[in-house]
Amino acid sequence: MRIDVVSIFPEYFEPLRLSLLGRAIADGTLQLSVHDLRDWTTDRHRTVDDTPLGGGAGMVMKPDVWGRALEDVLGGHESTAAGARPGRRVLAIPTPAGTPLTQRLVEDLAAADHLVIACGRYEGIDARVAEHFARHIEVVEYSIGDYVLNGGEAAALVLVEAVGRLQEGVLGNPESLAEESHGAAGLLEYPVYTRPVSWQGLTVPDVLLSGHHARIARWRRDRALERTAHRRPDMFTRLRGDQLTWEDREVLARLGWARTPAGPRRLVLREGRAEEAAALSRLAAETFPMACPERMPAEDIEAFIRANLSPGRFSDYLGDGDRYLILVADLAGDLAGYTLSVLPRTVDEPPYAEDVAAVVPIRPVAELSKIYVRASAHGSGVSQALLDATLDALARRTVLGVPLAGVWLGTNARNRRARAFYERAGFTLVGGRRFQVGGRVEDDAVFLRALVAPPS
Ligand code: JA5
Repeated sequence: MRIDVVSIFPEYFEPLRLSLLGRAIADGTLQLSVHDLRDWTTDRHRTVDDTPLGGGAGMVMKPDVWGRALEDVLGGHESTAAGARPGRRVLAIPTPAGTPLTQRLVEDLAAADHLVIACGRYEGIDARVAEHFARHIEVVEYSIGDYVLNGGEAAALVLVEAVGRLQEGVLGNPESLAEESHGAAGLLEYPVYTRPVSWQGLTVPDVLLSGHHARIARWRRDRALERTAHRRPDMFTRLRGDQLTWEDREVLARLGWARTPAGPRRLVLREGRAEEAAALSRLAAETFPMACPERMPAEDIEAFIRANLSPGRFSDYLGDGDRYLILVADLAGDLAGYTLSVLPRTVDEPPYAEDVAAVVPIRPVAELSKIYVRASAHGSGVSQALLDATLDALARRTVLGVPLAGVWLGTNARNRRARAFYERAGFTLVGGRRFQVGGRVEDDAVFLRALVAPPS
């Protein structure tokens, strides 16, 4: 690839002759020429600027000088090998008003045969220069970020380095291209470490010394997701669904990002509010039937909803914070799921059902009575994040000063998906119980999980 740079400060580009790029220039892999714009002036003072028409501060670069310079530089060298197709020529002009320079644009420009970079100074180059050359060749006005520079030179250095390192034979190890930030993964890079293992009281994460490749890969992926969520939330909106595994989705949901069929949405896990009784009742009525056995009569389901999941009942739950804990998954302002936990009023209050008390020996113990997530949010990591947040909140709760020792729940014995979900969250099957919905008696599996209060 051939690159020509035109500037009133050609010395600015000397650092490009260092390191990997310097070697590529020296051995001809990259043909770099830097030109002084003033070589195309015709007056005694070598003038390149004039006052802005229409008024205003500063000076504007003259189109005639730039026209002659670019005409020469673009046409002066054959950008075509003898007998070959005409090369692809691109005129790149750095300007804070340009399109953002991304790795995608860099990759595109790196495929050109001849790149000419025109560096402005003062208030910029007369707009007709870009307009005129766009009649003949590709013109890209680009920006390297939302900040102000005194001229285009620094942005030209950036472009030469970004494009140059993609030329074949410039990089020592082309494999490192695939893994880096802004590569195909669409995520920022994970943090990296080397020896010494302990430095300034900081130690390298154990997992990196474990030799366990799958765990190392998972750890790195989690850190990349975490960094991207915190530093570049905008990048998530551009991530495609097929770039995320189920594990990724769970990690992201915990970081406050849920992947929905409609795209990524902010996820907030918080306590339900008094004014949300009606919305919670609607959500409950929508989600409860999904958790019921298939053969259960619709009348029984409706009766249960009327008795236990009405707006009035939710008002009761929300108004009695000593007895009930309602956590909601707030997905960009919409309720996507909730948990209802029942807390004991005294330290030794047993679970209300005798068959449960028999297999749940620890006290004080809470019941995770409901965890429902709207079907459209299934697979987005919301359920996992909601359960995590609930277990976290319960672990912080005390009953008359005594931390909760555990939480139990009953789930339909034949719902294998639910059982696997609870087992993954640290619950253990401890027994069974009978559960009445309307006129029917259902078999429930009883699960128990210990809670550990976090250090205060
Ligand atoms: C200033 C005459 O993207 C940051 C940039 C700032 C800046 C650029 S690119 N070009 C110029 C310039 O000033 O040409």
